Amino acid sequence: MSDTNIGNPEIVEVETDLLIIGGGMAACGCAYEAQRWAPDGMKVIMVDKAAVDRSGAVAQGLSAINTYIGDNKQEDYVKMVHADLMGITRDDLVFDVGRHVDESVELFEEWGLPIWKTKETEGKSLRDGGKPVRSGKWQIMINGESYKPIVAEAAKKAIGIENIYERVFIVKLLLDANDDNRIAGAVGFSVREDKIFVFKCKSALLAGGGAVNVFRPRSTGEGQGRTWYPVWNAGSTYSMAVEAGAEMTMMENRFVPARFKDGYGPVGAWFLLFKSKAMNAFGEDYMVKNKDMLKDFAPYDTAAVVPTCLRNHLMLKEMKDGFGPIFMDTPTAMKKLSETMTPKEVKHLEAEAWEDFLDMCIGQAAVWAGMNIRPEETASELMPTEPYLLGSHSGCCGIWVSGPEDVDSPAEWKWGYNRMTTVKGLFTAGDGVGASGHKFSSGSFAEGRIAGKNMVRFAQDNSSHQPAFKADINEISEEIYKPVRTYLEHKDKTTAEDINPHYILPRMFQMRLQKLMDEYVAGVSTYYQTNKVMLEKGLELLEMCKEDSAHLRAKDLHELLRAWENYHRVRTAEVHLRHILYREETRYPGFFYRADFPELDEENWHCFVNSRMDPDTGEWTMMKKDWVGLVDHGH
Ligand code: SFD
Ligand code: AMP
Repeated sequence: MSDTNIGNPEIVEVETDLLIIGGGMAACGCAYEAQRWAPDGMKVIMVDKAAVDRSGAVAQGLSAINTYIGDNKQEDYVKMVHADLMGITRDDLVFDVGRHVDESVELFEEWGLPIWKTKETEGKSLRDGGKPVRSGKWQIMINGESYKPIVAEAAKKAIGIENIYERVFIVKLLLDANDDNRIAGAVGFSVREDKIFVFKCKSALLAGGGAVNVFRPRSTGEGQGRTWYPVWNAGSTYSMAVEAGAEMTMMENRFVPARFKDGYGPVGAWFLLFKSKAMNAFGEDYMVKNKDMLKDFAPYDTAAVVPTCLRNHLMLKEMKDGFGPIFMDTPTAMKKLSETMTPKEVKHLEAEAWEDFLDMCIGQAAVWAGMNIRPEETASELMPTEPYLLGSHSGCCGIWVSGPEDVDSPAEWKWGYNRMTTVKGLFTAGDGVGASGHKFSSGSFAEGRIAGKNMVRFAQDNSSHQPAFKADINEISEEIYKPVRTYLEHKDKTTAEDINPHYILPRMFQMRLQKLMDEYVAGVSTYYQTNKVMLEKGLELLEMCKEDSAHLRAKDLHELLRAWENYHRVRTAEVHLRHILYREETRYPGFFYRADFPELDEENWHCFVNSRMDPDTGEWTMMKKDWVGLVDHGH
């Protein structure tokens, strides 16, 4: 086969009881816990598109664990998450993460993750009464460069490396021949060898993270490819759930983080640990200057911490009024902190300022070095990024799942096994679970554990069930390799093989998608604003994108990966757009604005928005679901 020696894939069939899709925090938690409960002979397999040691959002490491309850009250955690996400979260799911998360953090420490301790309890582990250094009420500081390899090692040890398939990209979930609302497996391809993998299972965890690169990014040219959330997260979780007919929830929600400009460095440690302030070009604190704008979004204006989207809202006002750029005033913060420090302590503080990024976002340290920025001398620009879709950080889009049975919640919230989707046997965790954010790394791992335990129970309760595929595997294999066939068939029809009327390159396709999402679906170029007409136009263009996805080309396995990632992005973009179109209010100012419905409408929209696409007909059903509070939120 001329330029490419792929095109004749071997089809490898693998049978397992439990199938874990993804190798990130939730997936590793699931592997660890499933193995603890699995009876002898029960098989658990994990499939990651990348290498588990350094895949997913924690790949570069982290400098804080953002969810550790410690001496706080569970109830306050539930209230904080609710308020930060503008009142529409599932208290049962949030409470469930809250009550289990600390145990996972203690395990991380046992496995070797260094957690900062207060001077008085230095040397003691959390389990032995060591007190973590808190940057905020919920966050604790770590030396986390090796966080992911540490967690990956535990997962590998639990299920055995022979049960881990790395560099295999899952393209589709497979439904059961005898019950078309039941999972029977998944199919994907190796990004290194000419092989298609077909996994048959009784139960599956869908934990491929969130969605990145759906919108045109701020970074272009030499910075292109740099994002805040990880590039592995290509919307696989949401798109595959949609195509399997799972009910989705709050897919209108998104996260637009304020980040250090160009390097996407996180701001949490600066705001919370270093007590830094952000200001406009003229040194004004926009949180003070614009505080009256919060009242428009009552009752969330009085939350103990101003909700993340509202902080953006106040920042954007300055940018729109022409008072940008926004600066993080690192010199003043460091000067204040060093007033009571010895010279040695000041040096240590300076090292920590760098280490915050070296531990989790090396690109930002590179930007500082390249631009001669010394944080103790030079303020750094902040910028709200392009939108990301996720359910584990300060966002809450995802799949609608059954919650814990022992919590006094509505019956419609616990129809099945904990963290099971509306598709029988299909579970999710981390970014996959909707209507409950602020889990972060630790909560995603804990939620993976919850799912893992329940997947074992499901597999045991259904031990006599023999999964069979509804779809024809040969047909699906052909479909997966179609971009390769397209390339081989048409590549010689032009002199420049990248310009060809018979196919579209995944890179070009991605740019087209990003441009339309940016321009019509509230990206950065409209200051995150959209309206009904723009959305309808966007949907029309998205439909064309979907049509053209049939002409994607792949000249090698790498491009095949890019082709299917972009297909997942388009599907994810569609569900995001449909939800924004359906919710006629502005619930998350600072994340996006419905310019035709600029106000928060508690009376009509204090509810979940759920959706389902019929996998056979492709028809969409959009629905409102009642919100119920399980603790006193004061409204
Ligand atoms: O500073 C397929 N996060 C932070 N969490 C914290 O606790 N503290 C912090 O300090 C955090 N910060 C932070 C964070 C993330 C990032 C990128 C930065 C900084 C720069 C958030 C957490 O990391 C995040 O919430 C969790 O990791 C989410 O867990 P999960 O399991 O839902 O997603 P994942 O870990 O990204 O894993 C996804 C996996 O899926 C694989 N995958 N495999 C097969 N087939 C497919 N089709 C697949 N698609 C994806 C991926 O390879 C990966 O293994 S700070 O900003 O606040
Ligand atoms: P970030 O670095 O922005 O991802 O945030 C890390 C953690 O700090 C998350 O728990 C955020 O909710 C929290 N955080 C970030 N900025 C602020 C702020 N200005 N005020 C309060 N909490 C914040």
